Amino acid sequence: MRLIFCLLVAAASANLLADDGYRLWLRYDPIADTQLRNTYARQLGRLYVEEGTDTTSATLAVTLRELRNGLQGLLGSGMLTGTSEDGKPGLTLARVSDGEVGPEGYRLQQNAGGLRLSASDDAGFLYGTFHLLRLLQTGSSLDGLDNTEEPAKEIRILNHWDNLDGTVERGYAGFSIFDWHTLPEVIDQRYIDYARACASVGINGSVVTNVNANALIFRDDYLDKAAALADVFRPYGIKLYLTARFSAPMELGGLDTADPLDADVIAWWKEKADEIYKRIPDFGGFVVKANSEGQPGPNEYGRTHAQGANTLADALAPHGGIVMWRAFVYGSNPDDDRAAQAYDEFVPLDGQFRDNVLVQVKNGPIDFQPREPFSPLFGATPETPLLLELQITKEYLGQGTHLVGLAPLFAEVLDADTYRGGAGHTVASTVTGLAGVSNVGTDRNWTGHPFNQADWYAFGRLAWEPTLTPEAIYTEWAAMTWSHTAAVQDAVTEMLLASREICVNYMTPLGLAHLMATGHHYGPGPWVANLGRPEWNPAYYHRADSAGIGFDRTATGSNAVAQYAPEVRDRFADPATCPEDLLLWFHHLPWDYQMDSGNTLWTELCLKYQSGVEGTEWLAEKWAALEGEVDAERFTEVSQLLKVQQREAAWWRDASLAYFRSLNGLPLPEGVPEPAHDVEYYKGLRYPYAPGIAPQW
Ligand code: BDP
Repeated sequence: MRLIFCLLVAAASANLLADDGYRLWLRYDPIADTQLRNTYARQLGRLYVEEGTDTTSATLAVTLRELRNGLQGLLGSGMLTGTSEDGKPGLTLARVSDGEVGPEGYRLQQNAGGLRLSASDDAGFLYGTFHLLRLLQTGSSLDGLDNTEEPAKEIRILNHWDNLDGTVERGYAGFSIFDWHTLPEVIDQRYIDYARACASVGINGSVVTNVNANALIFRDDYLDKAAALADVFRPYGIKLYLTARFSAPMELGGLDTADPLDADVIAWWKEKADEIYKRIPDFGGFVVKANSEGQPGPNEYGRTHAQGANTLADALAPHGGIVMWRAFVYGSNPDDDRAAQAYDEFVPLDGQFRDNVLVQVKNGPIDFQPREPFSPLFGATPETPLLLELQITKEYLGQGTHLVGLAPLFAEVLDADTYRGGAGHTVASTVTGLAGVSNVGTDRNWTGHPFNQADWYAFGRLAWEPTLTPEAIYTEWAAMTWSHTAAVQDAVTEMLLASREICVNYMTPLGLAHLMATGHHYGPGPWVANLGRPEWNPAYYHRADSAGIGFDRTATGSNAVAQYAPEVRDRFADPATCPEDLLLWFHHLPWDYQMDSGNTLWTELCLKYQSGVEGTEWLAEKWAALEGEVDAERFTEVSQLLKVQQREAAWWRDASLAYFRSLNGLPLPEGVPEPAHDVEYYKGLRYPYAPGIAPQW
């Protein structure tokens, strides 16, 4: 009797076994609902291959392995190989023409014999298989299924800010997963699992080195190492890219210039490209950060960004490679509004870039802040294709310890209407692809905070289909990552959806930005005003004094608002029509300015900070209610991290309000507690070992 009881308990809690998060959303644990499991097993019991469909490629090999492993785990039974005499239902793979299903796309269709997965290329089978597994993982019915999917964007790429020494700039999840020391011989299982995870959400490119680049990557032995990674990625439809240091012809090639118009420099890049393609025939190309934050670039030789980019583009063009030239540059005049600099540099260059150059633009005009308006560059360069760069690693949104879901931020910028060429020209519709700064590291669960996995997931899903809603994405992710139970999925989704706004409120409400402490960007530092360039200082961004706060970017100030299409410009330029969540981005207003709520600006600001702190308490309560519903290991980890977030949200509120109050002398409104310390205390805090700091910071 006792034994039977033990067995029953063991079975009931089988799906709550400790989980270290390594498997990400590809857990493939048995589906608890037996009826559903049996239905799937009936529908997918056999694997058929339609005549003329070649399944011998490396991509099909990994695809079929994933399928078999996935089904074995989810259904507890593998797939049999079907033959025409069987007459049993199953999954049929069918290669079709690209007129029927486009590149990388697939069609999943239920038919009398079970299910048919058709694609015109190997990648289509790969993505279609992950889609099918996702349907099973989320408990979706296959009945009546007929779904054709093609990626909306052709470039869906991760940027790793990983250094060759193993550190990760702005990395909050350990060290780089790429071990350059032991490559090319040692192929860590992580490389394979990384490629699987990327492919499962449609990511098809990986830039494995930091934008603050090291020329050493172009040395022969490092190129061999890079080639070994490219070999791992290839079957998963992922192209490898590298960052190119503009001065590499000098540092590695021994030339005395890196002038992009110098004949020897041109020859050096051509030769380098040839060497790379000899090792990596499908090499994707270069990402370049030039003339920004100490990185070398063409401006040093009196050349433009277009001239610089074109020299590299010409070297890659014969091989089909591309250059992704970053728009995150600093203008020559430090007195220019920081928010205006990228537009001012790049719009005049429109039409001057080679066809294989894309300009990579951060989502906002400044720098991955908790909230920014979309960059005015989107849609403003009709002859230059653009990539949208998002930061998946949360340098400015709680780094590795805060629960902050980025899908709402990503969707906000993708959906923003640029009005370039009329209404309805969203940022998503103007870009050729998406680049996401990766949050992956050697932590066992890849991303530090277990919920940070959702940002990697959401980035991939949105790059594939930018119109997906954050809610739909999170519901999928929650089902695959946490539990088959609707209550858990709902709670996780609700928390993720609310969390970004909560973070904005306790860090930078009402359109404030860049108030983080210097260097590591960990914690508040709104008082900082002593850094080398004016636009590195938080005080430059908030401009608070005894009378008011905010950056006037209208005609009476920097007029950066004029960089937007007239419809957008006019809405932002008038405080009455400017969205309140961007108010202080565009306007400098007196502390007693009347907000829509009837509160003064000061009262509203204080209440926003307070609501951010209360939001973290709400997150903790929501999570606490899931005890016993998710595995204890991850439950505890998240609970503990939520404590950090609560403490740090209060720190943000207290330090920010103590500082602003030291300028305006106003009392705190009811409901907002007295800061725990005076402003001098917060100014004195130092965090020399905060993670993610690169040597140059
Ligand atoms: C900033 C980061 C810095 C990056 C830079 C960039 O603090 O580490 O190098 O962006 O995007 O936000 O190049």
